[in-house]
Amino acid sequence: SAVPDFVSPDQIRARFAAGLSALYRAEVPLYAALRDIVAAVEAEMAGGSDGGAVERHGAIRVGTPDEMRLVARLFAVMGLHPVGYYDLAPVGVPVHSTAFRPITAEALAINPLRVFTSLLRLDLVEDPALRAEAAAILARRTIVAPATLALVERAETAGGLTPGEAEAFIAGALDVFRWHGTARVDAATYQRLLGAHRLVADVVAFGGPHINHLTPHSRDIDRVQAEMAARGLPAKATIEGPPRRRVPILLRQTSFSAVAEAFVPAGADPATAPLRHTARFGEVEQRGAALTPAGRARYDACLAALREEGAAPEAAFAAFPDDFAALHAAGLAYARYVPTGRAGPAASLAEALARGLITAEPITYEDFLPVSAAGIFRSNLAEADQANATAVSSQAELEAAIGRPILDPFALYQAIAEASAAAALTALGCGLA
Ligand code: OOG
Ligand code: NI
Repeated sequence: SAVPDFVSPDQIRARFAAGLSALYRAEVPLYAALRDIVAAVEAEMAGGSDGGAVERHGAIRVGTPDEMRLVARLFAVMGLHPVGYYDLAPVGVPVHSTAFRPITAEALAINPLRVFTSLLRLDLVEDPALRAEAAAILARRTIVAPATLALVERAETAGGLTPGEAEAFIAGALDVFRWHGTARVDAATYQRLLGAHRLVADVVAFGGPHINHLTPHSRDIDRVQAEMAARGLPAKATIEGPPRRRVPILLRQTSFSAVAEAFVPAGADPATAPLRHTARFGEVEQRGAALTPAGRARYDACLAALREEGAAPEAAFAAFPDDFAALHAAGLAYARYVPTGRAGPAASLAEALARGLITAEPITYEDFLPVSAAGIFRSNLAEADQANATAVSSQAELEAAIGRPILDPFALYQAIAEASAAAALTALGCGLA
């Protein structure tokens, strides 16, 4: 019997990502301006590719565990898997999150889009009446249309989608993340939800989990930041993450402040002026080397020095080697091991590295940073967020909602490092030590 001609999940994601970018540029014209800046900076750089500004990530927020499960199933069809657990409650944002992302180098190369996905924690809303009201409102909405859900089920049971099915699925998936210009709640309810937390209004008041930002990658985020200011975009005051370094590490991010978008509250007299909701923005990221748990601990310590002691960024990070060989030798960064082409005897990886038979190259960090994420949330949501350090974080709860385990980012980098070491040693004829 003929094997069905399925479209690969990576191809589905690539087409979904292109559609999402076009949709968001149309919905938030300032994002289109940011994307143009990123593309211009990229084109001006030495060795500039004409790849333009490809989105590396976006973000959505869902309201219930059932919605989390639904988007997880939708993302699985496009080759996105939950990686990393981010608890934002201790930093004042009532959500916990994961990133649905491609997990292999091949998949990332075909299309790098990942979606930072946050589940609202209504348990952190203090007023019990408002909490119950919000839960009831969420219980009455359907974020994935029945025809789209049928295609998700088809992909799950058949093992893939035909070209025609894939096209319909992509259109249906894009509909899930559109902006709804009409709220599902009246103006008074909107104001009450806003009073609890801007994020509560953002998640509960509308018809679905509208995409709240998209994020192209830049090889020079400082230039993009300067260019945003020069062109009058309302840029965030500071870049999140580590300072500029010779060897980039982890992730640096900046954004422009959320725009105020008109919407009509439920039951509103169309003659009255619309309300405005301020939640959606544009972001830029620059990625560097993935750090080991030891490297990450050192990063967190540098960040704490920066925040608590008010040190200048470069001073706070002075204790962090800014040389990849040193980072690797100190066990702070993961490495991909690549044969140099030189032959010679070596009994171990360390010896092959010392003799220059194998080189260690950075592995790009593909995940997120909770402190940075909180900074991004905060600059686009509200001024005064109440920290909730006592809230119990629960990866198990988020996994139960998703319906599968969340993958550990460190384990993924470790596996890449180990596989490359084995391949490099085999290529040298060393075998595994
Ligand atoms: C997600 C914020 C986190 C990032 O880049 O760290 C994030 C959100 O605002 O929903 O996207
Ligand atoms: Ni982001």
